[in-house]
Amino acid sequence: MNHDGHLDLITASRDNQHSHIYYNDGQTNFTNKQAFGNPADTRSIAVIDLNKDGYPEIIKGNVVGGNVIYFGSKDRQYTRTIQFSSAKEETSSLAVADVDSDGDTDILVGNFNASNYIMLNKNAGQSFEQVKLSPQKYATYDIVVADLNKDSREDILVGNSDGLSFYYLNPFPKNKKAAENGEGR
Ligand SMILES: [Ca+2]
Ligand SMILES: [Ca+2]
Ligand SMILES: [Ca+2]
Ligand SMILES: [Ca+2]
Repeated sequence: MNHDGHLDLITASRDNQHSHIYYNDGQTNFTNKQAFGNPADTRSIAVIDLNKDGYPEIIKGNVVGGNVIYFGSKDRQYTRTIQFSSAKEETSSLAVADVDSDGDTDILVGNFNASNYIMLNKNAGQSFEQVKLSPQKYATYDIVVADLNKDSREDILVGNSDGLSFYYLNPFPKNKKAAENGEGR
């Protein structure tokens, strides 16, 4: 997170507490910690540079109050934010992958009692478009990506409580040219 070559830790804290970045001193001591954002009931964290400025964003999946993107910057204050879900949505899990193969990393959201969806990243984090995986609502505990059928497009798996779990083969065309040829659907 601070570009010193040592991987840092970020924790998701529940029960209206701050989540923290723990900075690795290079010998896996994590005594230097930094709270970021507002206290929340957070179940999941994802880290990725959504706008390609070299500073990773932190995405919080919250059970209460909506999910938030905290934009990275040189000073690591995380003051620029976007809330991208309704306050009532109970998010249990996040994943990141470029599912529509446009070069921008997208956000996958696993929910309890709300539809699971993809937030398509448009023009390097300028805006996002929600695409539901299914109109159904499940008790989803985990959402992950893997290329199940080896077509070089990430597929999506959801693990649900009290019901079936599902996988979704990638519905997006591989690239513009493939779409024009009607391939990859
Ligand atoms: Ca570091
Ligand atoms: Ca960034
Ligand atoms: Ca994308
Ligand atoms: Ca695939």
